[in-house]
Amino acid sequence: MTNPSTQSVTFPEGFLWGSATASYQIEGAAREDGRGPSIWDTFSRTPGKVYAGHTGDVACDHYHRWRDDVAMMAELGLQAYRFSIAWPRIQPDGTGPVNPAGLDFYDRLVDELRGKGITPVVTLYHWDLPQTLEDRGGWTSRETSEAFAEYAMAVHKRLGDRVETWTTLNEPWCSAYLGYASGVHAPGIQDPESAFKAVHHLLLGHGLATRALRDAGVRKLGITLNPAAVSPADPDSEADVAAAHLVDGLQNRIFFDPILRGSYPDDVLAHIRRFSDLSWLRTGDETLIGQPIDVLGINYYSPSYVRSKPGIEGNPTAPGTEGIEFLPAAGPVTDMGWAIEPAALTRLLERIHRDYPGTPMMITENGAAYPTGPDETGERVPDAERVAYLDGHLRACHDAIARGVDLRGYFVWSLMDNYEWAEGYRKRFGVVYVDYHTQRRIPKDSARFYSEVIRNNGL
Ligand code: PNW
Repeated sequence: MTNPSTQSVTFPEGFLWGSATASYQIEGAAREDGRGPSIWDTFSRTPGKVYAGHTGDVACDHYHRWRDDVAMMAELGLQAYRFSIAWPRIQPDGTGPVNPAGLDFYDRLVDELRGKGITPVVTLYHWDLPQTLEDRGGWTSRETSEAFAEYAMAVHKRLGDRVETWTTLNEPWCSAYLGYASGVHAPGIQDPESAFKAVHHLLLGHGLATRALRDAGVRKLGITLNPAAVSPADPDSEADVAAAHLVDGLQNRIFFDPILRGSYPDDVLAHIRRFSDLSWLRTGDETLIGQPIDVLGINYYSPSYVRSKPGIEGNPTAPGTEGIEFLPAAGPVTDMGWAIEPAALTRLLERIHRDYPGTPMMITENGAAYPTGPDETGERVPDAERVAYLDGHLRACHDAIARGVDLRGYFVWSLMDNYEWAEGYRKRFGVVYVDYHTQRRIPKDSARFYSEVIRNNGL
């Protein structure tokens, strides 16, 4: 049963409250201090790929405003900040010499955060692959997995004395399927076999980096996934249930099983054989991928419902789903058109807890896009819908904890409005408003709401 929204709930002691961002989405300074080009620079500068031709060249100018941004986080009472490192700042060509000026930026950021009592939570890869590596095959190539581990160690060498919590990848599903199957994200390739190769080499990169980071003494390590909260449209229809099982395999178990059980599921491998001979899957890979992790990051926004519909074309994002229809949202949606259903988050967390017992989890992203800007005073940004979204999903997290799920923290997406990938700046996910003309930040009502949640460790 979901808590009625008036009942007060308290989270376990030590529950970690934070907010999240990603390098390309906020930093800007795309050509500064020796940063090399990434696949997102190339993609966003290619006409027709991103809404209105928006790029991350300036974004929130966080590269120059980091000190003020950290001060703002402290004022909001954040306990932790999840951010990502731009690989092309560290190794402009993806491999080889390290660019000290790139490391200096994150060094300063980490010190500032710690000075304000905010725990830095580092994501090593949030989609900005150095272009040079893409030119050599990107994630379809095993070389990229190896390069990733080398890069991870270069970052750890500089920050490892002050950063405790490390996340290898953010949402490899997006990197693989949006990047190489539907092509709506960088590098914009549309080839099912490439997408499955990318899944594997992303996971292998996670495994190689995990081994190296462990050897270097990292004790809090994980990966962030965006599992589909997928259900059959009609739970009494065998065909719908089978459709949901297949989608769950292609989007969820293809990641969960190798990471948490050390092997790909047989039914998923059989499915992929329709597109590829699997020659890229080598002995020992799954063991590497299946090394223990300490925390599984979960990004959740929206549920999906599927139905068997023989004859319907496949969804380009999900190769092999011919004959399966993804239902349009039935109820209220956010500005992304994504359905709102907090109870689906509770179900998803319970399912992971049941099928992969003993997995500590954190919500590393959850939030909603709504277009509101400042009211007539220019000082206040009312966003009651976002407050309601967060309230509902925080209660859903609490429900999961009450049912035994080991959930240890929550990071709202996002700290501030930012570059929403193929949607450019037109979708606003921040709890803080950003005026892109002046770069002024204004905390929205949802930021005040979230501050209160943190202060009370509950709502
Ligand atoms: C995640 N989809 O992206 C990312 O981790 C963030 O960088 C992003 O800003 C946030 O969610 C909001 O979109 C996703 O199409 C992008 O299913 C697209 C999808 C899912 C997640």
